Amino acid sequence: MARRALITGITGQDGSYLAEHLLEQGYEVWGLARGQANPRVSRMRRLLSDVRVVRGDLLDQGSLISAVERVQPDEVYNLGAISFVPMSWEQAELTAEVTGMGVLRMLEAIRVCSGVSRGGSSGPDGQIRFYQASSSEMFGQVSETPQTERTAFHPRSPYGVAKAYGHFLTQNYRESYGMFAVSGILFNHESPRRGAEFVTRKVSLGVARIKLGLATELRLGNLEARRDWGFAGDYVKAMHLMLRAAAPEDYVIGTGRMKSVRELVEAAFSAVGLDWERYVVTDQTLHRPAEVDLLCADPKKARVQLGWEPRVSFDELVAMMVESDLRLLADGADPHDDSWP
Ligand code: NAP
Ligand code: F7E
Repeated sequence: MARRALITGITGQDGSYLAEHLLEQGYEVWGLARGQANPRVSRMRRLLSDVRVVRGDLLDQGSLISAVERVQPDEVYNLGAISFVPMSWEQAELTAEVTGMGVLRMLEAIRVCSGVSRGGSSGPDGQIRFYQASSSEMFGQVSETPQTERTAFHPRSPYGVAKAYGHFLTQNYRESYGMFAVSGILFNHESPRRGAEFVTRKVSLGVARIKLGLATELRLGNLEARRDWGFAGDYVKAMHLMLRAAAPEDYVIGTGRMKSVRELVEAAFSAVGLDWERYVVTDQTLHRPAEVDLLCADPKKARVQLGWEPRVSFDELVAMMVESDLRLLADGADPHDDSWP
């Protein structure tokens, strides 16, 4: 019988790539979707017609219990979150509820539905395996570079704090109940399906608009911040490998290479033969109350234990996103919700 996966955050970037990957692996894939008329569900269905939808919300414990009871999953991937860092200052309490407490509600739904009691559960094969989408934002003001599974956390936003809560809670349910519960500490990963508010997509869309004569400038915040950017399609494979591993462990997932926002901008403009300095305007209002200056992964544990390696390079990623946005805008599509390449 096919393995069954339940994915929260199915309408997001990672949900779509993970669903594609699991369908290719022969899984029956269910996505948890919220709201009664969520337009992002229609977008997801257009791309992924084989995904089954179950209604539920990370804010609603009962709905998660019902979803787990209905789907009877072998694996649960908790990707649902408020994931845009600046929004976490504007709506800190909501971020704590969805991104932090949502993890507790999902773990409780699994615990209750599988009858797991303190001191250990019935055995590895009867268990629902749980993946938590932890983030490099937990490292925040970094104490060492590169960051490993053992690097201390110093989150710099309500988002990072909420993720740290979810991370420790996942560890705690593993230790308290013997659950197969793991966290992937993923560094920034991007794609043509990335939300338009994140810097890589903002840049690829901005470059495409300028190239097509639809805009004359691109306003950005801190150009000096450095990130370890990889391709989302590579990273979802690591999530799956973590849940199929022999033992439940946490892993850092990234490329091990760091680039600044300035380098990102240079690469994206030069991909269409333009000089970025003629178009980019820096805007103080786009700076954050507390910045994460740099993040760089040491993904050695994932390479050695899971055999995972990223395939797409930074330059290939930037070119892929710019080309995709040029096509999207040339077709007259609305990059916010019309279609997903
Ligand atoms: P994303 O595109 O922003 O997707 C977020 C998803 O969460 C959407 O499907 C959204 O559904 C869902 N969601 C929001 N509020 C919810 C609620 N109350 N109940 C249920 N679902 C809710 O994020 P992503 O880039 O795919 O990232 C996936 C996960 O990995 C997130 O947890 C993110 O924090 C984490 N992460 C991402 C990165 C990265 O670089 N991409 C790195 C590390 C960790 P709606 O469509 O209904 O809003
Ligand atoms: O910012 C700088 C900004 O919003 C990256 C999420 O997926 O990855 C993501 O979080 C950097 C920051 O991603 C603009 O100050 C400059 O230093 O693309 P971002 P993020 O905050 O790193 C982590 C791992 C997650 O877990 C999150 O969910 O770029 N930056 N100018 C800008 N950023 C934005 N958004 N817009 C600008 O105009």
